[in-house]
Amino acid sequence: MHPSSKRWDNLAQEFKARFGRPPAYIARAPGRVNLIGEHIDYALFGVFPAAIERDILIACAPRPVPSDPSTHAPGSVIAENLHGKYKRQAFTPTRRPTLGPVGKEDVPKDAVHVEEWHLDIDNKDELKWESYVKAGYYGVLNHYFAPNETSLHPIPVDLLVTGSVPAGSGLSSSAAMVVASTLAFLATNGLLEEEAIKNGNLKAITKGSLVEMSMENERRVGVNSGGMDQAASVISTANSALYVSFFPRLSAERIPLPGSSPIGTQYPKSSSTKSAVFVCANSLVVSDKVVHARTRYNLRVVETLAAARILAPELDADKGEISVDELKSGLERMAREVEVLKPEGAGEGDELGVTMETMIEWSGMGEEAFKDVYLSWVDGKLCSLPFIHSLISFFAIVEATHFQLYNRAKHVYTEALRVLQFREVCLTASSYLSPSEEAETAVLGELGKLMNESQESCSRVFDCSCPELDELTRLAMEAGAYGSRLTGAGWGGCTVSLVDETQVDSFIGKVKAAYPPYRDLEGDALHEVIFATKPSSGACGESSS
Ligand code: NG1
Ligand code: MG
Repeated sequence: MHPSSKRWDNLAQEFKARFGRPPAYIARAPGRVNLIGEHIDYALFGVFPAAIERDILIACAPRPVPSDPSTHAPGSVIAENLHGKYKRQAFTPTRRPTLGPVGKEDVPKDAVHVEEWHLDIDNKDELKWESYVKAGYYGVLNHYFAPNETSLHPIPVDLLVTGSVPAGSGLSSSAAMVVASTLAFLATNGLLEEEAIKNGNLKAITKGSLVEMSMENERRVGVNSGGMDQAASVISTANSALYVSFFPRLSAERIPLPGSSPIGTQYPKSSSTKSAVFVCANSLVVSDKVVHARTRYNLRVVETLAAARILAPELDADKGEISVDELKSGLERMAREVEVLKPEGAGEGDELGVTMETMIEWSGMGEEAFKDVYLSWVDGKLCSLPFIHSLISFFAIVEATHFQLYNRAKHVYTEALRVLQFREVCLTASSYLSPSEEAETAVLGELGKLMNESQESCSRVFDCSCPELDELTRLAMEAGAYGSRLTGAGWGGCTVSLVDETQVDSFIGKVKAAYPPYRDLEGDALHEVIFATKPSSGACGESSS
């Protein structure tokens, strides 16, 4: 989406019509498709997403303060959405006491009370669009404005949102909203301007800190997510995917995809003739992050981290920097070591989960210490998250009868390995200067195979697929894809398939004819649910006055 596009101009005009002045700034943040590496970002293993062309745009401007500022609450917001179903919202941050330093997760029990800016983020019964706007604002308020200081106050803001990333579809509309909102509030408060940076009292924001801030902000909506979506939305560039790793710190490497000719990267321009694209297809099962998916997602986080704890003695766990080769051989070893998590004597078709008691015993920790480390973050956030849903999530996890440590760990280590193999295939292919058609087909075949193995593991081992996603990936293979898998958290949402660029139309035609929910869709309605995409550029913003 280019700043001079029609959608951009329409948004600016509509802002002017609604608020009586042009927007000062337009923030853009794209959704993302994850090509491979599912449910491993929160275990800090590398993932392989790319930003998509579909995005969220937020036009915004400071609202003039009334002549008597003492009658005026600082930082009030009027948020509107171009989409008719999302109603106009007005909200004002309040100051409230909280425990310990703002933003700290592990606050000691005797921590002092400090003030924090607070916004009521309420996602109880349905996804509320403004919750994501508030989540972005939350971080900006608490990072840049001392709640008890009178000299520097957040200014009132009007904003207008439009989005083309389908919600609840695994393409990360949520991260796109949070990143765009974070940028919008930084910009309207003058925190992105050179002048403000030079003043010294306000901090400049790097892409890395924007990712970290957006991650923290998105957790306020209730999912203990990793950082893949926010990194992809912020750091991506057109034509390449990203290898994002989180250990020992967040880093992103641009990796050219076969057939693309990235400009300005360290990799040589490939003279390949074959070009492949990724086709996103929405299963039309909404992955409901508000209740069920959130509990399932958070349960996976607990199982994955508890399994890692139990396996830790097998690892050189203190390692700081680790090369890709070391990581690869470590993962190969862990994929074997993981067998110790299999309940003794378990055979084909047996229950592979263990009870809470066994899980705690294996961890070598006392019950209280275990719950403190692995479960307290679920209820530890009760103060800042929608109360009811944190409780549901907590009790559902505490009352789960079996924890699938073996299956979840097996998925995590094998999936992390597949990501490294996928990266390696792409890098090797980009070094071919004049590849033959056979060599190119073989590369796409290898990538497709890894995607299929990932789908198999997500479906059978990690249990984050659903019948419709299994069906849609199977149909994609029948329609000629090199590989196909679910993308995002799963349990609904989109699949991503690797398809020869010249075959896209026939591929879409075949999937439409075979997947029942698509049969009656034509034109724009069909394009809304199944579309080809190439890696697009990451978040940006433009002053518009
Ligand atoms: P989606 O479902 O696209 O929101 C979620 C997490 C990611 C990652 C994937 C699974 C959030 C915000 N994002 O993505 O961090 O863990 O699931 O790979 O919850
Ligand atoms: Mg999301």
